[in-house]
Amino acid sequence: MPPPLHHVVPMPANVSMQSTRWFTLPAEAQILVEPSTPQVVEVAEHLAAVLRPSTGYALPIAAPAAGVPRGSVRVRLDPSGPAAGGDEAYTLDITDTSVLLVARHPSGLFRGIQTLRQLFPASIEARTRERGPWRLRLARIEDAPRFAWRGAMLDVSRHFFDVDDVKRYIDLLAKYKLNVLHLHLSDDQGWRIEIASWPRLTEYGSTSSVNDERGGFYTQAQYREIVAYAASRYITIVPEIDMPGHTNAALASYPELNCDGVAPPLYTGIKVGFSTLCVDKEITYTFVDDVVRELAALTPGPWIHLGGDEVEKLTDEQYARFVERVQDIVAKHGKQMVGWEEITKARLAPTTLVQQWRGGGEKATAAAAAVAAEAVRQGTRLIMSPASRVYLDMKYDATTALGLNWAGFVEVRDAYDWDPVTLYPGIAERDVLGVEAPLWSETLVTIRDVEQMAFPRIAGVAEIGWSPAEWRRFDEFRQRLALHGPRWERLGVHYYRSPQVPWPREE
Ligand code: IFG
Repeated sequence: MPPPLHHVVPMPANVSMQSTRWFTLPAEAQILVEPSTPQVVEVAEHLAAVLRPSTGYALPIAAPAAGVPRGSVRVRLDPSGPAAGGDEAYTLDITDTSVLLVARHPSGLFRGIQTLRQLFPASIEARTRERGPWRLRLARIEDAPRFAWRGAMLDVSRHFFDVDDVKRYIDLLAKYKLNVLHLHLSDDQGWRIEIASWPRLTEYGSTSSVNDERGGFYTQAQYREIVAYAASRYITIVPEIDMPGHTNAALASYPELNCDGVAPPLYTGIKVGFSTLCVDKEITYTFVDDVVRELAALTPGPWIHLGGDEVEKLTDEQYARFVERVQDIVAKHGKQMVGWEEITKARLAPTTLVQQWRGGGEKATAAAAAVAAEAVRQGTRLIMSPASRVYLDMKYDATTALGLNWAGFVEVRDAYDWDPVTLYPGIAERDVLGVEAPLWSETLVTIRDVEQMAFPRIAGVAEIGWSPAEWRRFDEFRQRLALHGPRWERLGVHYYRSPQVPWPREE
């Protein structure tokens, strides 16, 4: 793989031509949409929203008239377009006279837009007028993702993050071609999504948070707003209601959900494992059915995550029966279940996804490898989230103020230098649906805290999810990553200047 002339992250699968010659975007440039259907226009609008403020160009979006004016940027949806690589595949041709982006599906066009924006200088990301020239090296890129699930998880339970915070995170994830945002909507410390049939979950269960620092909840209208914002960026929202453990907020809201009929107080600490729904009461399954029904109606994506982690109050038998019952409830409402790795104790449907999270250190922990093998044996597929690699709430090193370190320190290299298929023995490419970087918020209060822990590490996880495995090398990656620092400066991203990355001096 020749060293790239560009610094695109994730690295495209195939850069078949690069040149030291340039295409220069002219002030009179147009963005041509072919065809000018709403979906293609919307993708063009996303591109225009990046280019217009910094260039100051009008960049009208138009259907092509006769001929292609010099300097045009063409966004073409072509059902006979790039075949291999699924919906998100695209090709990008930058010549002396024009730029041509082609994909079979609008999501491919949107992913291609992210590559195109990264080929412009960092100043393109500014929201105020910057000097040009606005040049692109000539290139032909044929690109498609390796994994179908390239995700981030945001824990909005330990501390609540409002709609604008979540939209900000979605915008940053979209820049790196991530396509799943898993929202951890409930836990011991707070219930964050309005459920009309169980109103006290938010009337009361949303008022707490870790240290009582930041409670709150999404109304169903606000949740729909988040889903729509993500969908416009071809990001699927995967809601998680954690159960049977991590349920103190629900148990505190409804005494009848507790085996002894007594509601515990709200919880503002950071212990785990002490709570469980009462798996022997039928009302528990009415509760789960109501919650899943309402959540499914709000969630266009195929998946609902029902957690399943860190249950210390049930026997394996009780736990397995519970998981099997709620798995049926999810299916009844037309969705597929996702669960943390412990759900492999139960009999799983082949469509169920197992999120592997424990271990991942230098030597594959036997327990984690066994869970992964069991998921494969049951015919399910894995989402790889090994804590010692991609838990972004892990401190970078001993000097990191935010975060935890129970899974060890995770620097940029730790988060990048591993592969989801080869981490554990006995796993094949087809067993892995993808990779996801969870960000737990016990110690995070603001979106700036989120950015500090997510960037730069999540850019590396995005590359693991998107780019071919064979030539990924940290020493090459960190050179490209370094050039994203100035882009994050212009976007106001509060990123961590890891000593492992050769950040450029200020431009
Ligand atoms: N484990 C818990 C999370 C969170 C995390 C913090 C999972 C699946 C430790 N469960 O990770 O709720 O507390 O790093």
